[in-house]
Amino acid sequence: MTQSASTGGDTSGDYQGGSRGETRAPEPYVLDDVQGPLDRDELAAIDAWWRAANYLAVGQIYLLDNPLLQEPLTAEHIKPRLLGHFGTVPGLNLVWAHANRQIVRRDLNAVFVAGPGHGGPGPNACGWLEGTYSELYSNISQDGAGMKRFFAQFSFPGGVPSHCAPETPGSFHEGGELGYSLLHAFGAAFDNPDLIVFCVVGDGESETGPLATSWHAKTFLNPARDGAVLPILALNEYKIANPTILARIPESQLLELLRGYGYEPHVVAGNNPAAVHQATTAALDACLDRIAELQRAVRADGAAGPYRWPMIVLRTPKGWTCPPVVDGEQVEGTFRAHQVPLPAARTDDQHRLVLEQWLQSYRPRELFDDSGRPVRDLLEIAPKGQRRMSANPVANGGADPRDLQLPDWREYGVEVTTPGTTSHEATRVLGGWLRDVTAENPSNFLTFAPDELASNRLQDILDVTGRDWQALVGPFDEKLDPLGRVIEVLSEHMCQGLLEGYLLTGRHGLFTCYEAFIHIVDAMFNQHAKWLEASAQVSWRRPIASLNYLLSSHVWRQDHNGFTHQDPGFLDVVMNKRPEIVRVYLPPDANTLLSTYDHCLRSKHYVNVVVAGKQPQLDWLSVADAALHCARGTGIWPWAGNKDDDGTCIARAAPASGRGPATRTTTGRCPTWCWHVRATSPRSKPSPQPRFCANGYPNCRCGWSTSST
Ligand SMILES: Cc1ncc(C[n+]2csc(CCOP(=O)(O)OP(=O)(O)O)c2C)c(N)n1
Ligand SMILES: [Mg+2]
Repeated sequence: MTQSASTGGDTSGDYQGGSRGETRAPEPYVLDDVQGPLDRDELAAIDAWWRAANYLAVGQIYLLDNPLLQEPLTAEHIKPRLLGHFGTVPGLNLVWAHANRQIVRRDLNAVFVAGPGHGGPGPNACGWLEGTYSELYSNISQDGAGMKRFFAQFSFPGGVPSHCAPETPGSFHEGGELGYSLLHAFGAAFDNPDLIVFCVVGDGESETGPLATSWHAKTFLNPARDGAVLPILALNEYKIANPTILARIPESQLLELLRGYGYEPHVVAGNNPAAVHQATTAALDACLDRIAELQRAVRADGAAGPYRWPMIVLRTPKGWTCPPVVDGEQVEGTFRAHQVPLPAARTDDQHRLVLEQWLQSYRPRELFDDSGRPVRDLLEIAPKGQRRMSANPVANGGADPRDLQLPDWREYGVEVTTPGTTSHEATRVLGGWLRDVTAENPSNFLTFAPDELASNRLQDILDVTGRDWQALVGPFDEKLDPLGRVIEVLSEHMCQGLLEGYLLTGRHGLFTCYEAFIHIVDAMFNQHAKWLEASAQVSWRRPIASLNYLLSSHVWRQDHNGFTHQDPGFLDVVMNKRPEIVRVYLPPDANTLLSTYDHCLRSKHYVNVVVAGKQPQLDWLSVADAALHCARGTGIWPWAGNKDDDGTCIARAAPASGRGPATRTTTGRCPTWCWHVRATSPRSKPSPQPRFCANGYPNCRCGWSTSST
């Protein structure tokens, strides 16, 4: 038998071929009469929505054609290469369906974060059922013809990724690299007092460092100023090939752990759909009532923290509703359901027959009419307009994105009459300006630091705000503030992830960090830059504010800390990205830093990396000269060189190729001039080799061209 399921990426082990034993279809589906908060009609309706979403997810993974099973499945109806992750999908769809019911009943403004975002077929299916998919992609109509294209395009050349991605309606969370769901959720909730974020957290994802520390994000969530996050731990007990740790500790210990973090967990467990629907409804009712009560107590009565937020532990089988046994091995409820439960559906008749029975088990005839349109009951129970989580503008650059009010940086500059005669701590000067940026933008600008705000000399910000804090306050603690606009937490992952969530939902901010330790978030930077790059290609995605780093305590000035604290290598990582997305700035003094940061906070859809000194350093440029220099992007500093000399060209910044060190000295037939390039970007578009260097010297070997920007 030919192997037809994917064997790369985050997949289960290679498929070795079947026929080693039984392959069994799911039992005919029965919705039991289980008592609970849902009456029989509501129970049937929510279950139908869940079945429809599951059907549409299976269709995306397997089908090229015959989307409504109007004829028996043949090999030609099946994709030649089967990709996707079914295991997590039923949990995602269950939460989406139940969140919808709450949105309608409570008129919630809600968004959805899929931590196990590899389950892209789930949120895709929900977006199609809600009609958003067809609104955004006119070729994917909400009928049989659209369904066929919807299925075919999934994880297919020219189509959409198998993970949640910028192409996914309602997603602001890339599902590829695990660990950031809660951080993005909390970042979205900051300064969004009406928002509720339903955040599904994978139990495997929970083992990652970033997720494990993310539970602390509630320390920065103020129930009056901010919205709410409802974490739903998807405890399906497995990751790709192993059980998860949280599933294999006694449940009492798991609940102690979550309570210890300050949450009140509500457990929903089982594999009987009717019972789980009733329990999920009860749990969501309890959690959302509790959130409303907490917000009321703080907003009306000023109740103080620490706050205990509700959450849900959802223990349902991985791959719930899929074929229980494939080739003699248990699949449903095990790690084997992680990806494609029937890997040989195209080539193996038995797999294909079971696939058809599996699809039929959702009873598509009840869910879609003859034209393939969802039946009226399904359309009616979904939220409408922007209340649909797939259409909420919060997830597409924010409901009300506003530019920052920026004070004129020139008024914060230092006086420089003669270059190189006075000294300032550049970041301290910037801090004065950022103080007023913070004051003038009280609800859409945040500063993040891993306990390094003051160390990086930005403490003037604390003149107008405090450090956000919703926990206890000790007698010697300083500048803690439940409404603080600075978030200091000793986790670079948290700073990065919270800021990303804040930016992705339409706000602004900066992250200041020691240069050497920013490497901790290399991978997160990488993924965010990819999101920016990919989302720029999606026509309906709006640009978002740039992610701004201020890296100080930089390599050359870490002599007191030594080798461990010296590393300029983050720039190497950054310079591998496309020039449309990243910018690196190396401002040499206080005034150029001010001008640079003013530019960065105005810019959109970039990652701006600014490396600047915090130690006293000579001032080179006056405010006017800095403005000119930064506007031009490069400049010759005649006072720092000897124009008539035939010697050395000294430049600070990487050359346009992006491969050189920050400071480069090169000899050529270029006189000794000192000049500075304000910003560099990597891999600029190919352009003819310059025949003149920046100084205008023909055939100079210094390697610098005026095309550096
Ligand atoms: C940081 C990171 N490491 C590894 C992977 C590969 N990977 C993809 S899915 C997965 C298992 C996820 O398990 P879980 O979070 O429990 O999700 P679910 O069981 O709901 O599929 C792994 C390890 C990844 N995507 N990201
Ligand atoms: Mg899992």
